[in-house]
Amino acid sequence: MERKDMLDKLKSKLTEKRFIHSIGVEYTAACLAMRYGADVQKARIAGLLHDNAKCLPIEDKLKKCEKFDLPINECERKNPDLLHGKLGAYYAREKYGIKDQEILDAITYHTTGRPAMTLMDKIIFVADYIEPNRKIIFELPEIRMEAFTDIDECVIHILKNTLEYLDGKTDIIDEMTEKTHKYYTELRIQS
Ligand code: DGI
Ligand code: FE
Ligand code: FE
Repeated sequence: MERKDMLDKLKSKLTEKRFIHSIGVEYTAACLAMRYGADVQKARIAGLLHDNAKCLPIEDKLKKCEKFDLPINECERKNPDLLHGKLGAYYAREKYGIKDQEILDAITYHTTGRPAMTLMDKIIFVADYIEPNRKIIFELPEIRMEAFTDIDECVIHILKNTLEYLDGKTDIIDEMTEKTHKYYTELRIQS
């Protein structure tokens, strides 16, 4: 599918705010790919499509995942919004014709990360957090600089802040977010 057709389709699925965020992630991911020597075009597609399932009503996220036999954990069942990555990757393949596994994985894991992320996973995870339209979050200027100096440190920083934020809200924390944080924190101690 050409970018123009992807844009038309995506626009029909998202609110205007979410659509603008998606374009921001597309170009931020492209910049990070340039910095770290990843495939710029793949990063753009993953960034553009990462939230394609975000605007479905919560109940529909759950229903669609069940319908397409996508695995749902306990935390996702309690907080089906977390499923938009998984479901987004499914739609990217089925509705946008994306066959590239690197792109599909980056979409799947963009909210929680995962242990041993690929460079593309990290790029989308970070771009989602730092893109220019994001409202100012705690330590965002530092995190934006880190993104271009040390992407692993940046991933840890984002995970730490997300876990602290969720803790404050006493929200349910997905085990993948915790696993990812543990993995990267231990990796830092070792090196
Ligand atoms: O979809 P976006 O808003 O662009 O960004 P995102 O996919 O990273 O989703 C952000 C939301 O996800 C934010 O409110 C924090 C939440 N989140 C991230 N990790 C976890 C989580 N929520 C829960 N309950 N558990 C997690 O582990
Ligand atoms: Fe998202
Ligand atoms: Fe996003």
